[in-house]
Amino acid sequence: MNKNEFKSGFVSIIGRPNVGKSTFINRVIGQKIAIMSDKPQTTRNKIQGVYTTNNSQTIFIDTPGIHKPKHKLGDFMMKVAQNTLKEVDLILFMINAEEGFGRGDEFIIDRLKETKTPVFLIINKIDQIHPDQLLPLISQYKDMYPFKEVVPISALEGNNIDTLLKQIDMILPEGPQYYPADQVTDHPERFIITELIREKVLHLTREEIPHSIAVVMDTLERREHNQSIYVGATIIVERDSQKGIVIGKQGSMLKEVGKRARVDIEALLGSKVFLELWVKVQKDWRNKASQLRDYGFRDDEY
Ligand SMILES: Nc1nc2c(ncn2[C@@H]2O[C@H](COP(=O)(O)OP(=O)(O)OP(=O)(O)O)[C@@H](O)[C@H]2O)c(=O)[nH]1
Ligand SMILES: [Mg+2]
Repeated sequence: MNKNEFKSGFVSIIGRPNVGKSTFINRVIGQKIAIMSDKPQTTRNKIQGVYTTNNSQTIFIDTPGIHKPKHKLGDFMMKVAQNTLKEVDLILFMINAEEGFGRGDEFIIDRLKETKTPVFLIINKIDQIHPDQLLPLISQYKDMYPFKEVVPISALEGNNIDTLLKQIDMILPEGPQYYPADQVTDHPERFIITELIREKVLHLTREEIPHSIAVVMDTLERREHNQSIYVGATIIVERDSQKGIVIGKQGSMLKEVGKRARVDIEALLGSKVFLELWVKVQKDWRNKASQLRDYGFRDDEY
């Protein structure tokens, strides 16, 4: 192959909830394009992160963690994750070194056996284990599937990410540069803004709240008179009691969500931001197809 040929390809990251898929993608891209939290099922949509070097471009696809769906939104999330296995050049199957093998992994490995795409096993969170624990883990997984490579990393601390990127580069076929070199994601800013707001609610609330919310953008406009961007958004919850929690005592929770989200949105947009948030109840929205569409979970997205 000509040394100067440009290489490019699509790499899908799949794994159980909470293993660190979004943390990995943000680390590689060097910017927060996918929200992260310690709650399982944080990611709901397919999110593409574009990583461009002088001679290659990799489009990483972050997917929702594989779990047993309990509602229509969960079904949507699983379809998104499974469909990204098709038509990619490489699959990164990520596990959490600390947790080890689980039923979800078995399900994923069965899906992997149905594709011909090469698969790397990515063992994440190695900062949490003793090095002696690594070899038994590797041999256990290798017995289940012929992984093309096994790469232990820490997405949080950045260990071994360079090695992994080099190994990915070797797999990429010759191909065009799909996106401009300075573009880091295919998602519009509007989507990332609503995700950043959702992330702050995930961080600040517990129990059923994190999974019960959606965020929709009402207004996004530049205000020339004070050189700022105005963002108006609504947080959707499923019940009145949840509305109370998200608003908090005298609005304290909503205020904190807004304060934290504004910092991230300002970093994203590189501008002063004025953020206004509302909370609205939509009973059982996660089970209603029409509402899922309204909130951006569209069938044609997977
Ligand atoms: N110690 C440690 N924690 C990590 C590492 N990578 C991710 N985490 C943490 O693991 C949690 C889950 O990370 P996410 O990136 O949101 O996980 P995910 O796989 O995208 O989760 P879902 O979107 O729910 O499927 C967060 O609290 C991260 O900070 C790592 O290498 N080491
Ligand atoms: Mg995620």
